[in-house]
Amino acid sequence: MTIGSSIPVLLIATPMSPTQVRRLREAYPGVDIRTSDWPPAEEALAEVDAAVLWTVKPEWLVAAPRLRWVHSGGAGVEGLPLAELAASGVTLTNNSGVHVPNMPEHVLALMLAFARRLPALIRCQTRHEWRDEATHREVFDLEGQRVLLIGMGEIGRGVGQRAAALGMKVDGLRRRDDLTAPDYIERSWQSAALRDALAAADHVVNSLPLTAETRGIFGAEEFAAMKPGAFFYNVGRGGTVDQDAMIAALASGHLGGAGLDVTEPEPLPADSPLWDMEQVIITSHTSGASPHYWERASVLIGDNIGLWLAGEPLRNTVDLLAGY
Ligand code: OXD
Repeated sequence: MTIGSSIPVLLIATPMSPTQVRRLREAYPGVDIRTSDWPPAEEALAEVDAAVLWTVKPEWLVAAPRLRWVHSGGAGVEGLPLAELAASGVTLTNNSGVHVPNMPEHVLALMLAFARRLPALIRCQTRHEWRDEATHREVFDLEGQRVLLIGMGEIGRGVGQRAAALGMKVDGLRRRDDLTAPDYIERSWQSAALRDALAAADHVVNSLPLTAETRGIFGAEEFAAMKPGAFFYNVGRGGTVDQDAMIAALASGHLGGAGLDVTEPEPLPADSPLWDMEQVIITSHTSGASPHYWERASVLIGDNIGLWLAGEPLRNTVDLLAGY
């Protein structure tokens, strides 16, 4: 990566705390680290070589002729203009990995809520109604059940590790053969075997990014392939799921329940049938929230500033063609 002859300028336009920014400045005195509110004014981009941003408007690439590196404030990058970034020679990195432990903990919370029938109990509590007999009949143990991870990045692996600690059997579906599976993975399925993998699982956890390849990957046939009564969780992107097909699978009772942090569109329209389904938990795209998010992100960004200055490959570089 070439940095112009003057001192490189890095603009941070995401909510990093003054302490986190100060630590970066102290660690890298050779970089002019500036901050701005979101969204940054176009004038603030004129001199920047690198920027930490939630997204990039295509016109910013014109306003920032020196821009060579963008670090995205999130992990999913489907909303960024990837082709334009590639054409402008901008390297994109993301916050992948920063969502652990919170996102795996969120998925476990959903699973435990279904197993202990918390949604039904909370509904009864709001009505001051004791619910013992039905709950005794309906609860189940997670121990011994099988979870399938669709998406074996940091989030999927974090779920797997925690599920294994609860005594669950963990399977993973992998898109790439070159990654070694962690030792808690009992069965590692190839993508082509998706439906067989689905048929074996009691819980299916989708943490896939949204790309041309993953859009609508869960359709009617995939839901039909799942075990009757199995649970589906989505903490990736709503667009990876054919939502009507999922609603039909829930309405018929084939799917036992769904824990949905993400939907398509967002916010979920008030008239979506999903809101009123008793076997659905909707968490409004909050699984990524953590009070330590920017602390973890600022460490990653600091490492990358060092690599950037040294002209070395950056951590979490996004493949702009593949989209993740
Ligand atoms: C992300 C998210 O992409 O939280 O970071 O959805």
